[in-house]
Amino acid sequence: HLVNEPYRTGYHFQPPKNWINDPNGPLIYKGIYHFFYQYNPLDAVWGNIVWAHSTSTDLVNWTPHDAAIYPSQPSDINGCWSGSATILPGGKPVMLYTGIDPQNRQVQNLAYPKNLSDPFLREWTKIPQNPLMAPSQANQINASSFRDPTTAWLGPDKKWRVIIGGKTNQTGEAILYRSKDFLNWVKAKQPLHSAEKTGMWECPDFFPVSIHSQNGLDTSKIGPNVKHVFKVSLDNTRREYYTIGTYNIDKDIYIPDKGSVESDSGLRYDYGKFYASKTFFDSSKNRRILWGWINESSTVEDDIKKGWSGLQAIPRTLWLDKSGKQLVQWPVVEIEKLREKEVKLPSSVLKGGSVHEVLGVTAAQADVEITFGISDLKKAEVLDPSWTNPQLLCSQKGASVKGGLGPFGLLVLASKGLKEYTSVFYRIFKDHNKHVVLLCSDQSRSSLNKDNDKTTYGAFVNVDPLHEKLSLRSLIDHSIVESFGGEGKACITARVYPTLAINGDAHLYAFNYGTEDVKITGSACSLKTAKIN
Ligand code: DQQ
Repeated sequence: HLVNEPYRTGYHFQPPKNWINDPNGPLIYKGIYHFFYQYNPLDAVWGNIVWAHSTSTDLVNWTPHDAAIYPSQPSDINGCWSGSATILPGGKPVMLYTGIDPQNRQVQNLAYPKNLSDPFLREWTKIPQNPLMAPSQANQINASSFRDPTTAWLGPDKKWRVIIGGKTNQTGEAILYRSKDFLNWVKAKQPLHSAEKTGMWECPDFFPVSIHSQNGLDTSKIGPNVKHVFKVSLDNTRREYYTIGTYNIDKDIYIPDKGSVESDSGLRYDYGKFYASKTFFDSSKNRRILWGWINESSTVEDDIKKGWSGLQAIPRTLWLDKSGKQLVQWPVVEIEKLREKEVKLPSSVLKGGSVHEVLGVTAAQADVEITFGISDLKKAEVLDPSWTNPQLLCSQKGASVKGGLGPFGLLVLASKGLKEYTSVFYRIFKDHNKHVVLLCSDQSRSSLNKDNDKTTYGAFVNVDPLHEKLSLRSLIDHSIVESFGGEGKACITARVYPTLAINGDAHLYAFNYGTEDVKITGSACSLKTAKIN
């Protein structure tokens, strides 16, 4: 790493320079993973959007190709915005994506690979019939709120279905279209799903998950052993929410399970930075993989100075938790290929009020996993009934606020002497006869530079600390920290820009600022630099 580029990452997906945002059209074809993304070829800020393209055989190392989809037809002359891949029968991939037309209307277009014998699918052809879906008076679609087609799925009636994000007044909508031939699309009378007061629904995603296994499913799969997941990115708050529910194929509507909502108390893939995400079914390994865009927490001026903005999160495998009430996510196993120099933490007691340095790893580029053992929960602080917002609770009780059980966890990207550090930690509360586990990512001390957004993030983790393992895994990569609590039940991603804790000057610590001791076991690995673009 160049000393003057301390924030570039070693194993997260990014191009050599400029702006990136949403993941687009991920797919696997002939054993090669394809990843496309919203890209500005000219600048480190959003604009001039094309679909940049890279391929990989392992989801870790990536080879860049020329832009796959760029403005070239009236129906996308003002921009090629987000969209998704569908694998047609016979294994042929096609892309549906949003184009911005000469009147700046959002319309949906189709592109297909020019040459299916090229495993890299380097050239994409747009069909002359574009746009296939457009807003009009008759269909009552708002021309500035009609974008981001999903992967299409095939119903038992042999008709394809796709949803497109939309909004009517402040009601967010998943606008449903059907087609027999993938060319002629007819808008359904009812959206697949909608919710009042949620605003524009960007980048919807809709897919089945297996009730009994962690295996992923083809997007068209339906049946008794399947639940459905609906995810949406809310333009208003820049947050994503997902619900778990039932797809009623007869009525062609999705019904979230009771209590499952797209707002404040709803479930999120990630309780930190993570937006415009999209899954795809990896048929080679029978898993569903989630990609998500992580934007910067620095100022636009600093982004322009460093010449780039935006990363992709490490792709995550996701599946339905055995409770059936939430998803579980875990970094794809391939990332473990980058591990070297594993340092085992000898099982030990982390005394209340102590900090323990983890030595022997490159702390700026590491994969750490620690399990915490709690023998006595009596000292857990009593949860006030008003403490329902985990992010607020984490900001009020940052890493330096002593508790009974916790805060305990990791200080990452920390400078010697702790002038800078990002703390990722747990607190355990008592709530009548059960325990409530809070995971926090506190960026408030992450950098001496005052210009960055240092918002603290938080999530409740559905783990019973008395009977289940309580673990924390963090992927640390120079300016990003992705943390997985409760073995993937709650994830928090943060961007940080240390001025001292960079490269070889970064340190890693385990800490316990609670009054009660906790046992720790685990290991930390240095991660090699991946070959990315
Ligand atoms: N980004 C794209 C849109 C999408 C938004 C434009 C979400 O298609 O709605 O770059 O970040």
